[in-house]
Order: sequence, then structure tokens, then C-alpha cells
Amino acid sequence: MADEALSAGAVARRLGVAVTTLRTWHQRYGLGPSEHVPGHHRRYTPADLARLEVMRRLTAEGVAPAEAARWARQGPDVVPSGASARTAVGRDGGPTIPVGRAGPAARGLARAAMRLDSVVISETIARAIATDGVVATWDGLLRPVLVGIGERHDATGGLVEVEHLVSRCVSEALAAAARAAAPPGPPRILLACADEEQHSLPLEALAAALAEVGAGYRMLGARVPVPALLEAVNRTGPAAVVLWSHTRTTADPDQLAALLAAHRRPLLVLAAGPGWRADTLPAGVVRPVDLSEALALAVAVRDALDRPAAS
Ligand code: B12
Repeated sequence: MADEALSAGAVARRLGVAVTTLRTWHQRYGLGPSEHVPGHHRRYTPADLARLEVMRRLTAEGVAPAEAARWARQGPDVVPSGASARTAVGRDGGPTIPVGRAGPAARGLARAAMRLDSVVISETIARAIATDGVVATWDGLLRPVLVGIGERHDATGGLVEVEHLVSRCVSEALAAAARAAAPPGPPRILLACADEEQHSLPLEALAAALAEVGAGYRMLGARVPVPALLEAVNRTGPAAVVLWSHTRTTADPDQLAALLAAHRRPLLVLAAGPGWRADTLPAGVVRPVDLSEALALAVAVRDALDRPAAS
């Protein structure tokens, strides 16, 4: 047995959790190492590891830690699915970030967010992107949790630290998402947030979705002043420009008018985000309803330009 027993560091690496998380699971829920060789640190046996794997899986699926630990202590043979374990949990007050009708992964992410557990937050997002792709991850996992954080913040004035940590983890996971090879030639799509607009995550989601389908883009990020936007447009001549505004205060339609009047006017100008009001948009500007429409429009324009002229 001694040969197979593992240190806390090795177990943490195998499970992809922090050593401090293991310590918490040990102290709070009794899921500790059971092998003790006199004069040495305690070691985790294969049976301990199996229990911790259950704990790890159920908490990632949204089951409250105390409930997950109860199942874990019973061993891997009796463990339920995350959903059935959670039914017993729903009565204890439920997750503190509301996620509406979103699935177990969103509930797990909401719980990890409340614990400020950046390891699980990042892992959950990365796994979803790898399995389901960027668009489904944004719509089914990230958006519900982000909206829930916003609602809870609105109601309580709190959760600012949660909002910042989750935002950072979302940015990192989107930036690390798999990229298909882009065809040769300069990127045809320019992404920018409106002047003073700090909400950049939806645009980062679009960037990751473009990368996933092998469409090249340039991303100017948050708070882009109009002169800088025009400079970028005139220097790079993009086929499509996506300008994101999340709030009414940053949705000045003059920014869109300036794009339409640019020396190298883009074929397509997209006003994306809930900040824009449809009735104030200059003629010729298109307003997508969601990420998949923004993606489809930008890719269609890129494809139209890159298609060889008919002979
Ligand atoms: C994360 C976050 C932040 C982060 C942003 C980090 C980052 N890098 O993006 C930080 C902490 C910086 C931040 C700052 C602020 N925030 Co903030 N923030 C949020 C939060 C929680 C999520 C934002 C997000 O990404 N939403 C994305 C999705 C979830 O939004 P959605 O509206 O459902 O989007 C849909 C449509 O737009 C549509 N769609 C249409 N076209 C397209 C195109 C594409 C490409 C996509 C993807 C989607 C799409 O589909 C979307 C869903 O996919 C929201 C809550 C919320 N409900 O959004 C608050 C929220 C937007 N913030 C808010 C506020 C007030 C602020 C601050 C002013 C706070 C302050 N006092 O400092 C500042 C500064 C804002 C500024 N000047 O830009 C308010 C805005 C209220 C309003 N309507 O005016 C909100 C709604 C929170 C709240 N309920 O009070 N914030």
C-alpha cells in the first residue's frame, strides 16, 4: 500500500484542485488521508483518492460541498449523478448566484464563483469550451452566471470581488480557447468596445468564436476613443467592424456615424450589445441579436471578400 499512497501535492495535481482545497475537505468534511507511517506526513491511499474524485466531480457539477462529501464518504459505488445529488441540496437555500433555468454546469460555476475558487471556475469554463464550443459555452454557461452576478450585485451592492474574479477567469479561458488555422492574409474583422465602455467580455467571446472557426480578427479591447478607432480602420481597412456598447452611457451613435464616414469605410458595421437603441442607429448599421448572429454576419462578410472573383 505504501507504494501507491500519495502526498497531498500529488493528489491535488491529479484532481486539479488546490492543496488548500484538499485541506478544507479534510478539516471540514473528514475526507483526509488515511495512511499514517510514523515519522512521515499522512498519505492518501487509492480509496481516499476515489472518495476525493467523487467530491471533486459532484462539487464541479453544482452539488453543495457538505452534500457532496456525504456521498463521497459512502464511496464511488453509491454516488448519484450531480442532478440527483443536488435535489437534496436545493432545499438548503440554493445557490447564491441565481442562474435561472441554466444547467448543472452553470450552477457549479455559480457556486465556485461564490467561493472565489478560481481553479474550479477556470477549469469549468475551459472544459465547456473544449466540449461544447465557444457559442454554447457563452449562451449556456457564462451568460447565465454573469447575468446572475449582475442581478445579485444590483440587489445587494455586493459581489464586486466575485464579478472581478469571474471576469478575469472568463477572459483567460476565452483567450486560451482552441484556434483553427486562419487562411493567409490580414485579418478582415475589427473588434472594439465603444469609448469608455469597460464591458469587453462579450467581445472577447466573439473573438474566441471567430478564432474557433479560423476567422482572423484584430481586437482593440475596452474603452476605444473614436480617433483611435478611426485610425485603426483607416490603417487596416477591415471588411467588418463590431462596436460593443453594454450601457446607454457609452452608446453614442456618432461613433457609428464616424465609422460609416471613414476613409476606408467597412462593408459591415455591427452595433452589438444592449447599450445601443435600435431607433438611434445610423442607416446601414446592423444590430445583431446575439453572439451566433454576430459571428455569422462577420464571417459571411469575410468570406464574401475572400471568395475568388467569378471568371
Ligand atoms: C462583468 C461585469 C463588469 C466587469 C466587466 C469586465 C469585462 N472585462 O467585461 C466590470 C467589473 C469591469 C464592470 C464594470 C462596470 N459595470 Co458591470 N457588469 C458586469 C456583468 C456582471 C456582466 C457583463 C457581461 O459580460 N454581460 C454579458 C451578457 C451576460 O449580457 P447581456 O446583456 O445578456 O448580453 C446579450 C445581448 O447583448 C445579446 N447580443 C447582442 N449582440 C451581441 C453580440 C455579441 C458579440 C454578443 C456576445 C452578444 C450579443 O446577447 C447577449 C448575450 O450573449 C453585468 C451584468 C449583466 N447583466 O450583463 C454588469 C453590468 C453590465 N454592469 C453595470 C455597471 C453599472 C457597471 C459600472 C458602471 C459599475 C461602477 N459603478 O463602476 C462599471 C463600469 C462600466 C463602464 N463604464 O463600462 C450594470 C449596467 C447597468 C446599466 N444598464 O446601465 C450591470 C447590468 C450590472 C447591474 N445590474 O447593475 N462590470
